[in-house]
Amino acid sequence: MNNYNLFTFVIPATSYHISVKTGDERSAGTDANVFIKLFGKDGDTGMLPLKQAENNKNKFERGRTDKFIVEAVDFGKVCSCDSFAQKLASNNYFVVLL
Ligand SMILES: [Ca+2]
Repeated sequence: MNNYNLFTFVIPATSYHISVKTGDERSAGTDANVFIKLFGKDGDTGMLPLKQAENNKNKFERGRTDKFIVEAVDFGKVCSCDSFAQKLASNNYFVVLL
């Protein structure tokens, strides 16, 4: 008989439905990798990649709204968010988070 106690911690996760509107200005779109970070009263999600849009194959194009579902730790009500686009040459991604 061993004296090890194995604990499994289950951190509750949830799905966040995210809509990202790309600005309708010249050169507003991007093909860069875009990440989002959501902040709640109990913490944040860390950087989450927005990989596959539900409604558009070519995401983050000028004037379009892309919808994503991302899984992350449940930290309560979302208070704010930040987005990050990996820098590409001559790229001025302009985004409005909905
Ligand atoms: Ca694109």
